[in-house]
Amino acid sequence: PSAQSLQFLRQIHSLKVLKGDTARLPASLKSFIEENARLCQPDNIHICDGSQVENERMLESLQAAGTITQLPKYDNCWLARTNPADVARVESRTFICTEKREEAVCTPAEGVTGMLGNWISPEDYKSSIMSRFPGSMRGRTMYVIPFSMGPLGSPLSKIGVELTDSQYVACSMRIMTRMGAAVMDEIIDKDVDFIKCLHSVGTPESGKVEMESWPCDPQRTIILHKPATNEIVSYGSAYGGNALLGKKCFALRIGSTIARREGWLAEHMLILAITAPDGTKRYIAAAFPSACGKTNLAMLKPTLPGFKVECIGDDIAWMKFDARGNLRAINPEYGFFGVAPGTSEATNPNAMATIHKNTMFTNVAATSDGGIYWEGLESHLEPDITVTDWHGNSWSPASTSKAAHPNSRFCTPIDNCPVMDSQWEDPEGVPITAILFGGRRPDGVPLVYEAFNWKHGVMLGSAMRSEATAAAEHKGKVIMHDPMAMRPFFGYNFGKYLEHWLSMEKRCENLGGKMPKIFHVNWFRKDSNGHFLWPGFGENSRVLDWIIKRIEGEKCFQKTPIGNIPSENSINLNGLNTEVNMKELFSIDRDFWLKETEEIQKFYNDQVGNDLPCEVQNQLNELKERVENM
Ligand code: GTP
Ligand code: SPV
Ligand code: MN
Repeated sequence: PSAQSLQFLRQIHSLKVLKGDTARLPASLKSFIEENARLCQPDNIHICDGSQVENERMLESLQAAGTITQLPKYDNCWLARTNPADVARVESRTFICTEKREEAVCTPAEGVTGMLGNWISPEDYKSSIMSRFPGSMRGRTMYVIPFSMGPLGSPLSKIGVELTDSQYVACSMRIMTRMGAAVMDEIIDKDVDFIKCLHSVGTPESGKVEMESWPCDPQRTIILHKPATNEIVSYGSAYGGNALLGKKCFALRIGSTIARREGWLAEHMLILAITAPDGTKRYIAAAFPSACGKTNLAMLKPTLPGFKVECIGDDIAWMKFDARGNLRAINPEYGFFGVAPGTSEATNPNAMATIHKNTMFTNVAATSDGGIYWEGLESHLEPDITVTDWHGNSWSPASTSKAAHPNSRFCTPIDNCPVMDSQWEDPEGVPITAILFGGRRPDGVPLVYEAFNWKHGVMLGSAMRSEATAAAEHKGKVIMHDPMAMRPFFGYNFGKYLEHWLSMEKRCENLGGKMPKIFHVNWFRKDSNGHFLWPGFGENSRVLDWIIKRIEGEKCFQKTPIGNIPSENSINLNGLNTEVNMKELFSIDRDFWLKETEEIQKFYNDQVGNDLPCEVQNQLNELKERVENM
């Protein structure tokens, strides 16, 4: 029957399978491919094996199409320039499809627009697909990409198959995930359930493609998720978070719904290992919103002597209790899709050492000697070198526009990174002893404080706020709520998500384990002149050092109404070569915190409503009371 159904497929669209043996595929995968080929009508189907030869062919063809150019200064590095309308995630066009609205999103207060995700009905889900996908791959090849999120064979890993008509996406998926023949073998041998991912860059309704080298359909872009059937459908964009479906769509949105069902956590978190001078190694996870410092902290080069930081992941953590109640985390990814601007030898030398081979850059600027450039690399720029900006126009430091798009990115294999932890691919995951929350808070929020307990920590995660960044379509620098750094990535009702977080404590207790401690950090507090109060980057090791001391139970803290902050002189400032106003950095202002608690309450009332667990409201009440009594 397999050969016959393939024959059938060939007949309807005179399709050629360029590569791959479809006869071996299990029925579920075959029908997934066939149905979507019938819908999208590609000229060819190519089943990716993930080989180097295959990758080289795709890069050659992307080069021939003008989508990418080679960066001869480095080894197998490429620059893609996108359509300027396709540069970031499109949160307003991202939907979760469930039978009932309240399964996917909270019910906001009357007259309030919900900001914790968008719901779409099954009917509209269907019609959104039917108004975009028929024939959307005409003239193109459909690539079939089998990929694993997490080490192949790990009990924590999950498999997906992405169908896409973009070679840029196929090449990027090869960097970002474990992709190809070994995963296909696993699907065939074990007939595993896979997450169904369909992606097309599409064609504008007018039929007119704006930029031949970067086909997309920004007007009709839509990103759909159906947790009940583990389906993801993405149309109109080739940008990372919209198109590399293993990342935010699978590992976070679909992932969080699976995690809830199976009793674990799928989070927007980095994972790092820190080894203290006495040789003890600890693992820490941290949730910061997009473009708020995960990649930097994950690869941090400590300025504190004797410390070593190693990286496990920079964006996503899947965490599950083992039989003894240790919270074990894996990084489901295989590469870094990192923010380029701001990355330099001074801020993130380990990222700089990572990105000079086998790397796909997107929307960065190029130098006349075949290299890359972006804001933050000013001191690296040699005098006789000229720069071409991300639009392809000539640029100079005197220009008023930016050389690189603020959300320009590098996409680079994880094993390029010189500071990966030896356990980073451990199928059991690494044991997490602390969870950090943090955002960009120019005012009022101290450098670091510790939650009194798990419930308090869940509340402060839910109350996280941060300046808007360029990673999505938001304009300006407004302070937005970004609970758990997950606002754009929840796969189900945020109130239920908080309930799930709260339930972790009981789960851990039943297994006889110990919960990780929760902290809030803020590298971004500013003085009245608008200057950062804290030097950040490698100096953040001083904060990690204090956090470790707290994990060990050292009494190096003082209680404040908002949480425990470092007692005087307990942050090691030895060798710090800038003057830091520690008093201002840690000041806690009653009026500020009264306003903050009001704002959190308003957020709960407006956005979460009846879905808010009462433990979380109780925690806020207690915080309010403590602040009022200040
Ligand atoms: P996503 O990949 O979007 O999820 O972001 P991310 O959280 O990994 O952000 P990343 O580490 O790439 O940081 C984004 C920006 O924040 C970069 O421009 C960094 O230079 C800047 N940044 C990171 N850490 C610090 C810090 O400690 N202090 C200051 N001032 N800026 C920082
Ligand atoms: C983010 O925006 O949080 C990212 C980049 O990590 S993307 O993969 O595009 O979502
Ligand atoms: Mn991210």
